[in-house]
Amino acid sequence: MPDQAILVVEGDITKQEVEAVVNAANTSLLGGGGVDGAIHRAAGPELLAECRTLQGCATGDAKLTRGYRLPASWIIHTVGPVWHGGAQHEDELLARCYRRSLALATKTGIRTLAFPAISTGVYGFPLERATRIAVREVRAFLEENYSLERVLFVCFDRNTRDCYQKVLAEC
Ligand code: AR6
Repeated sequence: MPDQAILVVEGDITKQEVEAVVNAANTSLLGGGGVDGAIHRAAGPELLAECRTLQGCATGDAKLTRGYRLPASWIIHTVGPVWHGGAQHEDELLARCYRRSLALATKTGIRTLAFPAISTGVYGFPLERATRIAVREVRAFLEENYSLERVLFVCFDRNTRDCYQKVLAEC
């Protein structure tokens, strides 16, 4: 069996000692609030300069930049769906964010990766529903891809951490 781990951490994703962090961005990739703002502040202005060259990112897709002043060498920018009640492909689009980010990570040779709770802040996706999708997609991907050694779910508050721990313990 490969040695792989899924861990739940309460804290700030910009401080994580991993090879790549995932950013919950918007389609412009030019920064914003929440985790996106924190990542841009911590990485420094070179990040925005590289993002300007990428011509945005579609919802459900992911793009790679360097990590600049972050401990992480890489940032995977993904764009989660805005929650509109659940009938506008929100579940599938969120699942795609995780799959595309994981695929980009393995293609780049990244072995340790940290995700925030994509779409559950400003974009309003219900937390438990989003958590189930995140856990399901990461587990399924790790079963097929042995190069990823460690995936962190970085939770910014206790409520989010409790939700991830509950969902991971259930299934
Ligand atoms: N580390 C880890 N998690 C964080 C951090 C941090 N430093 N800061 C916030 N979170 P959000 P979204 C959590 O709103 O819902 C931006 O303006 C936060 O508590 O950052 O995907 C973008 O530019 C929540 O649990 O992302 C987009 O316009 C989670 O990260 C839009 O927000 C996601 O919340 C994207 O909205």
